[in-house]
Amino acid sequence: MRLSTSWITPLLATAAAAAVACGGGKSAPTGAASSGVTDLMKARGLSEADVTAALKTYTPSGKHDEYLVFASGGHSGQVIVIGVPSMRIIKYIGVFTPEPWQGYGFDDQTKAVLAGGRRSGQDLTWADTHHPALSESGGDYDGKYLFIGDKANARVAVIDLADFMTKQIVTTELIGSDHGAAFVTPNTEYVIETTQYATPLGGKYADPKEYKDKYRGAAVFWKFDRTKGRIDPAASFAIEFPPYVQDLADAGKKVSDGWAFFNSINTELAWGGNLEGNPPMESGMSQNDMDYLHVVNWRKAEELVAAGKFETIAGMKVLPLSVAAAEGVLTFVPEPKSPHGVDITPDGKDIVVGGKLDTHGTVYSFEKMKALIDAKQYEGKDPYGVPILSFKDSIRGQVELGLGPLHTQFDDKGFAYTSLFLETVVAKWSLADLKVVDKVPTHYNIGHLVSAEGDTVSPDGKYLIAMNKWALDRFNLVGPLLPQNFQLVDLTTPKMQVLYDLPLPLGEPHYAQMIKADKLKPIEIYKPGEDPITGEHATHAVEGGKERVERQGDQVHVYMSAIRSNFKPDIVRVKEGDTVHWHLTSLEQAYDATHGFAINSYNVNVSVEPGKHVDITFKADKPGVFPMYCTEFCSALHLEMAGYFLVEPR
Ligand code: CUK
Ligand code: CUA
Repeated sequence: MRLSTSWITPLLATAAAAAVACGGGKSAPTGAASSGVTDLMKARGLSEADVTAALKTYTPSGKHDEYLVFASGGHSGQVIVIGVPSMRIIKYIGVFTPEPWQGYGFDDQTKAVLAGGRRSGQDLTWADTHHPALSESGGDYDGKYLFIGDKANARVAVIDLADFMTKQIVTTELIGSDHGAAFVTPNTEYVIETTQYATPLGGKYADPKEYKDKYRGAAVFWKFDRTKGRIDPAASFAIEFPPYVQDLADAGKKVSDGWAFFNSINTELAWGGNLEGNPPMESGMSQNDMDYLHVVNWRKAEELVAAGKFETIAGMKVLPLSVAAAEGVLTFVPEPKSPHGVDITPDGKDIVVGGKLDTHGTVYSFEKMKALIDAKQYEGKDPYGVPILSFKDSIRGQVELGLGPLHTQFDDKGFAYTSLFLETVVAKWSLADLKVVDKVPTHYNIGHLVSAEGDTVSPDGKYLIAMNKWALDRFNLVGPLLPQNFQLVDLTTPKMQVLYDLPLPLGEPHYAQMIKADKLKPIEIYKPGEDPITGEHATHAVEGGKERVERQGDQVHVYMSAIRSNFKPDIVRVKEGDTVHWHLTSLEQAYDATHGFAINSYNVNVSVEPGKHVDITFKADKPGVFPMYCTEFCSALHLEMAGYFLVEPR
């Protein structure tokens, strides 16, 4: 391999000049530095492209990233926060499942958050998180909230980006699974959650032989109350859909604000039964050449619901399919074979749909569809009475992309980027003339992709992450279950270039969103005695000097403080059978001075960041001596930050 370092000399010269300018004094001659680089490149077998990629991503200690990515944590039910361009994992956020380090799901406050996601009274200890959605103002990420959907259990969570904590989980028994979740309208008026697998609405029973008549999909519009920072289920509503197996969703923006778009993959109304004389589901659902893009006027739906045109099912206001079809809320447009992704262009004018079994991306024109809808110019109706628009009169065109197009993101220069699962590439194409201009291979089998602010009215371009399902030969061998591979791609060069591979061993991440880091303004500490879920001063907050243990019959209230390096009280005596109400406040106000608190054998484990207050309730049903201690290495005397919980036998 021939190594030339002439290309790197200008870079090093710039660095040397900068060092001098910074008062660095003497700098090594450029030649010496570059020969050192040559030696390193030789020793590590690195090419010029490798070193360029390293220079574009390497982020020195103490330097921050330009973007933050919020990625789904898949089955873990968490969210992963990643810095770009360094690709450093910065945080996991516990969402649908307990997360021990954060004490999430261990104190009364966060147990109550998780309980919001129970279905039929059942605790759920996993999730299938797919799509995170940042809150938007005017169609742009505002850095305030994050939402994410759980496909398996039809749940949506609200995360406050002030402290990166999950504050609420909502679910409705109206539906049994989701996929088009979470997607937000341009001012976060609503968080959209759409069914994937059709079921009888409200959790009723019906044999799948009655699929056509008894099974239904629905789009739930969860009302987000920004002043409270919570979803308001009472102000939310749903629209009933035919059982076409709705897939992804996206909300219109700018010219298409007030509208939303949903894919579907089963106009065949297949329901499986491959041991009952039916075709298997996957071929049953792939017979027709066209499925239906659902075009929804959600503002109209909102008006109709406000006017009382709804039925209540499982506590949710539902606009019936017949009303949605008759009142122009729901209109169909054919879309080619087994569509998956639906993405609105930054100007809100076009809707891009990728058909998994089609080689095209189809670009629908909102203006054309709106004109047809306004003129009531339909090609016919489906069996449920929903009007259908002409395919050819609704599209602006199709772009020949390649094999297995899925999802599309955008940049600031008029280009779109579509993931091609089967071809395992990202295709870059021009929105103006619908022509592919570049492709970059990914490793391997890309699902979603995310570009910087790529879903907003003003995308940044710059970086893209290919979220690959397979990793094969990319990393050291770790047995049959491999990590997934997030590949950072440079969008600033004429040819797209892969810069970095990040193995993600917390699968399966589906989607992510990338936000400019300076839009986020998280707090550093909690106010003294703050309950992080309510944001208020906790009822049982403990002040320094007022620590105590109070007994009321067999109810024992422990008011405990934590500060470097002790818990007060450090001896707590109760009697077997008592119910213990532990109130723990961190008296710290120093950034990053976090304590943990654990009691052996009682599954007590919480995290108290500075100022935070938590409550823990449990029955002291095991007599004995139980060490309790701080689980964060908080200070030189961390090991001494301990005590005894004594349960005297009855
Ligand atoms: S996704 Cu959920 S199946 Cu393409 Cu948005 Cu992975
Ligand atoms: Cu507090 Cu260790």
